[in-house]
Amino acid sequence: MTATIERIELTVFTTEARTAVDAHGHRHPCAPRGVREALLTVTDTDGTAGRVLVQPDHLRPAVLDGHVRPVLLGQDPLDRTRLWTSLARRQRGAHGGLTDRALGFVDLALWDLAGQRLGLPVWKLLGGARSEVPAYASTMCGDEVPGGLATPADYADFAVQLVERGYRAIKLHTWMPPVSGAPSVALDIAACTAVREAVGPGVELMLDANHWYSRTEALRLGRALQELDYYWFEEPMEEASVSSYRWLAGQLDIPVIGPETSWGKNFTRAEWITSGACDILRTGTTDVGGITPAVRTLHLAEAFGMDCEVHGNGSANLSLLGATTNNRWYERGLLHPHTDFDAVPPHLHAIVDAMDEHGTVRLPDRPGLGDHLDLDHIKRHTITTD
Ligand code: LLH
Ligand code: MG
Repeated sequence: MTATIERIELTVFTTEARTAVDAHGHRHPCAPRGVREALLTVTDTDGTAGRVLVQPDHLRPAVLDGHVRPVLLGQDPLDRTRLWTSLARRQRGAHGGLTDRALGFVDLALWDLAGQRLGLPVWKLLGGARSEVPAYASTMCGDEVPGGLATPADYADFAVQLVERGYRAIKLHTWMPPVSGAPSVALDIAACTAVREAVGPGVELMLDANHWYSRTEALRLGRALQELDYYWFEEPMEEASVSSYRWLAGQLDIPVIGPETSWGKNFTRAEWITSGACDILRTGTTDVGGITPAVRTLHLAEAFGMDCEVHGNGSANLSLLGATTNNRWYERGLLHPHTDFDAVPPHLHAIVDAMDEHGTVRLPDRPGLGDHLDLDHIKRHTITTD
């Protein structure tokens, strides 16, 4: 008899973090501190469990009770497309409660469950394309921290360290509010110039600038990046304005990449392609509602002869890269001179994206998404289970 979904639990637990998000949503280093994280577990009648780490605020008990449990309980967990579609259709009447992020977490748990059931990594289930992928170093945004990322020289020093660590590609996130004086096209150009001079021509460089520049500011910055031989130009303007991106991409030789944060899943990304708003497409499991729509986005881009670079780190995004070929890098970060990205947090036995000295990350051999969760730690530090 086919096993069906029997239980859906959200376990909130405490762990330690060394980064924090500012008022504008940008991540920065901080002193070690206790934080709450959560684990979503979907269990079937055979006892097979799919698990994914989630941010507690992004999957509320009301969404679990109102949408996730009614759609999933009693269903075949391998029917991911049917379950994802049912949840995605509910979003129309859910008035923002059932977000793409929440939908994505549920989709990831189902993919993990499928991998656990079959004893295969998710990237193999998706159709394995490569067992290792080069990473690019994605820096945190600029700040005002001494010895941090406060000046163009700080970026240059950090870039040299990143190349020494093995990275062959680096993406800068420059200064954004609430940092005083930010944003500044002149400062962005100074940082990009300092980094190019520090690492030389053999390292690929990208820029993810302030997301609210005007068209003319973005054009000025993009022209400077072309001169510096940068590889792509990311999110310099409000992504809801597709015509602004078409205007920008039409005038620059440097590839414009996007959209990263735009609402509308793979459907919006199709519009960006046909509008000529980008030269490289962008997707990510937290941006478009899970692995299921992210894979569609990647294949869509491929059919238009376009690369589609994956936004964000983590096992699910890594799985996408193991299953596709029309992209170049895994986004490893966010990195900063004052944080150790390789440190293992207390709720994991190991990080999923360890990188060798050549800048390469191996796809995980473990079944499912490949996260090496310390379930004992999570049990000992559980605050609530919904
Ligand atoms: O603001 C930040 O901290 C970054 O922009 C972050 O959103 C990052 O995920 C990103 O844009 N990467 O490409
Ligand atoms: Mg970005």
